Amino acid sequence: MEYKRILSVQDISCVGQCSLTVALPIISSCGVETSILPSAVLSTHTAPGFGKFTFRDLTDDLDSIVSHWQEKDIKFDALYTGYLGNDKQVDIIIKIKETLLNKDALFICDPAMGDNGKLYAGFDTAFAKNMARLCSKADIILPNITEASFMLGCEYKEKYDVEYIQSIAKSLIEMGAKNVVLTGISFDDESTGVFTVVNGKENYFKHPKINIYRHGTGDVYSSAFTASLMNGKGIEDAAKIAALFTYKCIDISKDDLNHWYGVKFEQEIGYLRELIFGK
Ligand code: PXL
Repeated sequence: MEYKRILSVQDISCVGQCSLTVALPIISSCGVETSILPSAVLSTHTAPGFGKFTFRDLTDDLDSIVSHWQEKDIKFDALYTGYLGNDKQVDIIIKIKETLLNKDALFICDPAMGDNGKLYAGFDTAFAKNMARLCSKADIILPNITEASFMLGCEYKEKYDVEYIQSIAKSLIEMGAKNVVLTGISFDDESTGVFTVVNGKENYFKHPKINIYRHGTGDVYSSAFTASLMNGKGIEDAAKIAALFTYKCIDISKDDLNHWYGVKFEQEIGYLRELIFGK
């Protein structure tokens, strides 16, 4: 297999198992060189539970880091973005996409900004519109329904039917995203899954639902998806592998109430490698 290098742009939440502290170990351990560009440094993630977190916005550093890479002609085989510090970072990422990617490199955009019908602390609807602008330039986007509905400015529904999901996916494609992976799509209480639109073709992969909420699972999902894709899997296969891996990570963490802030993905990296490379 050819050696690949990707760039992931997300925050560093020093404690909390999300964003870069999830992406870096998951993608690297699947054999892909993972360069990082931290959008911000936080003491913890922003979910209630950790209380008052520190937040250092790194926007001012991003331009000079990118200029250095441009000067040295450093290029990447994919760009994978997640949680961003603010609106201005969207334009920096567009510049990265236009100047630092090899030919045929993919731009994978997880518009990590909300869940359960709400935006995360610090984000507003203007930010969601900027994130929509970024997603419109992506080869693959991985929103949940909350993120999709904020980007589209459409109604968020907790209970829905397949027509609602199809219309959201269609609007995301009309917005400009080439392929869509909608995560956390649940048509009944017992199951959940991912709804994909790949080159115009719809597919739904369903698996049992574990009825607990854990932070960072979207990042675990998108990182496993990116790792699978970079190892030659197609989008539908990568979406399925990432779902199986994320399910397992939640399953092994669900009974440990001291681990309320995330999932113990480290212990299942062997399983992810098996899903990608076989036994
Ligand atoms: O998992 C998404 C995420 C990433 N980064 C930070 C967060 C969150 C979710 O709340 O707070 C800082």
